Amino acid sequence: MKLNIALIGYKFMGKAHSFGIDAAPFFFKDGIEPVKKVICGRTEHLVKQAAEDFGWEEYCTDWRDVINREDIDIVDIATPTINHKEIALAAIKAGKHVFCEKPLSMNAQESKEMMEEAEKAGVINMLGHNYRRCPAAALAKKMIAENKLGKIYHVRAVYLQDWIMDPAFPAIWKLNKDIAGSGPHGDLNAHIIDLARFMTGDEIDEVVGMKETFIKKRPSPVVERELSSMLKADGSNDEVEMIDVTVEDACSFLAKFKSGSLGTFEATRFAGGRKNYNRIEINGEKGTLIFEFEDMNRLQYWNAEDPQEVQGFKSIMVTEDCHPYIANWWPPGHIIGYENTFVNEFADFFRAIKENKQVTPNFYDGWKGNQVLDAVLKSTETRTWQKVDEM
Ligand code: SOE
Repeated sequence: MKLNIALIGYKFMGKAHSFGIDAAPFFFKDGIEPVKKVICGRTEHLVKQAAEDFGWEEYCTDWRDVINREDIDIVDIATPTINHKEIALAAIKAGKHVFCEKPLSMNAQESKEMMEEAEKAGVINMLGHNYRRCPAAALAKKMIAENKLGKIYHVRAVYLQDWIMDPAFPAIWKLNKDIAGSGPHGDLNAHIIDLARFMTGDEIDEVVGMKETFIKKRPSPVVERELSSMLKADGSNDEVEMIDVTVEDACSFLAKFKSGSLGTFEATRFAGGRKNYNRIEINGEKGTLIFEFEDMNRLQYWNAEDPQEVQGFKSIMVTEDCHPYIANWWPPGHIIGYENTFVNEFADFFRAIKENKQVTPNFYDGWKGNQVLDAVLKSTETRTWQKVDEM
């Protein structure tokens, strides 16, 4: 089965998706032949280079030129968040299957419309929460579903980075509310909210949050980083235009789940030394599970039912054929990495299209995630608890 793909976006996620698309049929023999037909981006010389670098047959500078092509089966959206809804709705209207990077859209209202239109059109739709496809994260879900932890008391998740602590780092699109929707909240809390929903099967009922922007003005994005020597310690300088940062640098929130579990979530780009530290700990009456992406091939498990003399956290090496996805990869102990999660994602997406069976996470999950994101942001304005279902 041949699947022709149009990819909209060509930077970090464009590269990751191109790899996942290419490697999926190599590791997952489902009789599917994905074809990297056309990659789209606004800057011609850059998207042309990306087409060459990532092996796309064609390139274009306007996604509207490809969205209705008869020879396109899938539209893959890897653009800044502001463009997700318009592209997805156009692709759905054209009857294309849609893969969209996270967060699904700028807010819950947009995501609900995208979900409803995708369901009406009957197209397969998937949301790019790749960390679900870390075998250890999928094993955690399986163990919780098998009641290995019993009643869940706590979900404790952090997603910590440090890439914009330098005041000279320019106010790129991820720091612009009008383009990204929010900062690490929509970029990183989105992931750990999704992991919490995925692993526990629970929904968040209400939240209360706080956020802060530590560096409020930064050089305009047109300033090359090489010019940072012109900038003073606080990032200011007479010749360089300084513009307002319009998103948070950090956002934390408390959550009450519908089951009664309590949650704490923290996302920041100012945790010095933490590069991509995505960690979730789930405490239940019968045990605890800890997934840490930076050690993604292991799952920490404490079992309350172990005899007291041998109780303690054990480190499950999630590289056995019996573990999620591993049978398609390597023999035991031959670990996998970040890029493999995209291969697992696209293999599941392509199989869902072939079998015409909806895959998760999809636009419904994106809507639920955006509801939580919106409730937290509203809470930071009202300084009160907010009900997620009211977003
Ligand atoms: C942010 O730097 C980022 O690229 C996120 O946008 C991705 O979703 C995450 O997987 C890695 O970090």
